[in-house]
Amino acid sequence: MQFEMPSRPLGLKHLTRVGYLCVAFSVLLGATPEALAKKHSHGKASQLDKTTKPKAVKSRSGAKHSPHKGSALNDDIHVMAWAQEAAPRLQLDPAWLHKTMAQAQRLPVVEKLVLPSPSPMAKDWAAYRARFIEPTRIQAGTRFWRKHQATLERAEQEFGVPASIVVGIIGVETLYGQNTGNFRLIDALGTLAFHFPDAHPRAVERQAFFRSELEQFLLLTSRSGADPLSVRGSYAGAMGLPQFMPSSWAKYAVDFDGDGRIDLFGSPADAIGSVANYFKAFQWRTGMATHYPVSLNAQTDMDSLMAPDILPTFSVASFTAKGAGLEGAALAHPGPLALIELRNGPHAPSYVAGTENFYAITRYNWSSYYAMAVIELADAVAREVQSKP
Ligand SMILES: [Ca+2]
Repeated sequence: MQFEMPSRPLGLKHLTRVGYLCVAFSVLLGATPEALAKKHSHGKASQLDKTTKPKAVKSRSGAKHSPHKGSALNDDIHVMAWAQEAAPRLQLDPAWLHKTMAQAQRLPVVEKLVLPSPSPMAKDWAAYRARFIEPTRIQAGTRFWRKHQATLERAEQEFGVPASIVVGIIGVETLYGQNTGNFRLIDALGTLAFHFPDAHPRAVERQAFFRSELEQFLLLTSRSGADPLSVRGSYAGAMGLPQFMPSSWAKYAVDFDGDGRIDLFGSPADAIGSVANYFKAFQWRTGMATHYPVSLNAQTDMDSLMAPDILPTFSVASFTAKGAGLEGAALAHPGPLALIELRNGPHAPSYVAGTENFYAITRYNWSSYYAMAVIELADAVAREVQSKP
């Protein structure tokens, strides 16, 4: 799937991940992130968000039907009213929009998947880690790195983001393109844009978010000439190797193989460049560590250190004055730090001192567990690549 690069600024406000920072800061979306991730999942549709995701259905080439059961989205009067209003506002061809929405399906399975689990599991970093830092993913990452080494180096040069972090993201998101999602985007986004479940604690806000993402998706496909009924992704509308939401695709995706198109499904180079560009946009600091070891004791002022959560707030001096012990390079760290807590089910939590680069990774998916998995997969693959040149 390829989308032309937008030749003009998109005509509606981008509700991007960062746009959701303020409002989504302490509320979760979905079942498994609720259980496993910290308090910052922003509802991006990464494949890791569910342990019980629907079984992938092999799609026949060009098949436009959804593998998931649903009913016509257009049955809802709100959808028709929206289409009438949206076509002129988005400068979309009304006939094209009508024809597209007439074939969209409301999928009950998607409505279920965005609801918090009724019986959330205890947060468990060790269990979360084991899903991503394992031989299959490390080997796939090593192959991906070697195959795309020149592109990864070029991205590092151009955007200042390490190859390892890009490799870690694409590995955690989709196992290097092996799990990019099998929901028709038009169904997933259409369902969440008009039938976001009321039972969700932030239903109104989330529905507005997905309405905007649906509009971005329609803009992307109409401008590129891509068939909106053929694009597939996660249950919450994320696409391609890096699982970009439509608004992120519009804002941060780049054509990094120089063929004049942005293709996050079929071009690993475009995916690599786009992930690196995303982090550049979210203030990745070139050369800065993501985190440091930290030692705590009975005198550590935990209330004060945990209050800002994952937002880097404390200077090295105030961090250590509050009883969070640092050593070596960490003592010379130039920026603010956060005390990151990773719970381990019934066992004692793990802690690290997170830097602004740790925080940057959580802008991709609002979870410290996610960020730590990306960092550890990145490190594991980097070690493998370096050990066997
Ligand atoms: Ca391209």
